[in-house]
Amino acid sequence: MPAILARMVRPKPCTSSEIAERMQRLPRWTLTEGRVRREFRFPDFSRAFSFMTRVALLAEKADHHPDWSNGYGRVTIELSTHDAGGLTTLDFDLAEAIDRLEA
Ligand code: H2B
Repeated sequence: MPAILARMVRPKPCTSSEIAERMQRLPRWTLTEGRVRREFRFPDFSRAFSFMTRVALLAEKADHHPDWSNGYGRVTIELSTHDAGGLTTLDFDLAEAIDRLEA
């Protein structure tokens, strides 16, 4: 979705059954404190940062941005929708798009 439309369409928080259903498609992500989280490992900093730049482009396109941290060969991503105060389809769609970067 173009960023201008993404800014206009603001989904409501998912229900717990919607969250359970979407989590089934994200076996490498964990649900903690109202966020979805995954840690990625890389052989070196250059590859970790390269991955981050690709995630950043996805995030800008969706107008939906990760909370994340990075070490030498590690990127930890946490997703939630600040505007909605919870998890929305935006978080699950971005998590699935990030997983597809690895495919
Ligand atoms: N990212 C995340 N993770 N949650 C949000 O609520 C959010 C965002 N809101 N990116 C967007 C930007 C909003 O602040 C802008 C104005 O569209």
